[in-house]
Amino acid sequence: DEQKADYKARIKALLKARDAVLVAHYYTDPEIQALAEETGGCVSDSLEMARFGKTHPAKTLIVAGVKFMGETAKILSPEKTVLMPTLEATCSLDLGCPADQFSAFCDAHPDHTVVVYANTSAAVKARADWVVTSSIALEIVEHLDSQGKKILWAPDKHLGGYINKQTGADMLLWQSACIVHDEFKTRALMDMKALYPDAAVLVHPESPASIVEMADAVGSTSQLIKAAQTLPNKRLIVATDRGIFYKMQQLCPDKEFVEAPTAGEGATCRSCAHCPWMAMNGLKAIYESLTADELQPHEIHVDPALAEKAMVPLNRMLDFAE
Ligand code: CIZ
Ligand code: SF4
Repeated sequence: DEQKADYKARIKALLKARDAVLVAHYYTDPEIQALAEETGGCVSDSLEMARFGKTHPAKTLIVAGVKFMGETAKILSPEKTVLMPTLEATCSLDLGCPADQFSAFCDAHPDHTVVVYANTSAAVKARADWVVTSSIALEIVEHLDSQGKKILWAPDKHLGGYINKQTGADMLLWQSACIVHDEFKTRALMDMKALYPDAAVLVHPESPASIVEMADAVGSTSQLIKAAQTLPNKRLIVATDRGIFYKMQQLCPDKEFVEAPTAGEGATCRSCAHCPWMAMNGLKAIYESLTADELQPHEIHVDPALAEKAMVPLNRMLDFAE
């Protein structure tokens, strides 16, 4: 409507005036992803967001996603100003892995190589040997396993369990979960498959093992988008955040995408197939981040000593991914 068009026009002007670029995650709302595309920014998974932010010449990055993505951008580009639509957008995996408890876990297992998911705080990353995103986790663990390393994995238990099963590596798992993916329900998915026997099932491995077992394709957001394009099925049942439908529908206009079921009938679910923190990245919030002042802070700061430590395992991942 009119107000949205007004915000978009203002944001576009401010992006230019401030030499800023908008980087949006696949889980943000469709209009945010569209705006990032229209303004020469990027829409992607957290690995590509990190790479784009690091290499793009803009002075300022607006990161539409959750806090760890803004922190990662700042760690990799300390000279850039990193703004977020809201500093309140966190992640249940980040919250579920406090740095002090994690550090004690590492201290108790000094013979293990520490591999942490990107969905963690800068302090947790600073303690890690490797940072991984879901699109590269499997390859990196395979690499470490082939060197005979024992692995301490944090924080997502489902992704860790999936990788453990695939690689047979010696892994100790931290026990946190994503509140969005953890909600997908096996029985209801069986019913949905019976209803749509022609459909393929796409699953992000942050989902429970029983859901992963029903998948035709398992992978990170970018890998699932690829699977949507290559699988012959016209109908796809998708177990990840529905924000991803924007890109899937754009690339496969003649296919139908169905949300995998979350809670049973009548049940309530606070995060049904859409991350409540990703949802905080609205047009108004983006506009406000570009007009922020001391009273309404939007800038990401990471303690420089911590950032210097966290940069090492992050760059190790980016170098490995090359
Ligand atoms: O669930 C997330 O936050 C994901 C999949 C992030 C990413 O893009 O790796
Ligand atoms: Fe975290 Fe899950 Fe939200 Fe991703 S979708 S940011 S893993 S809570």
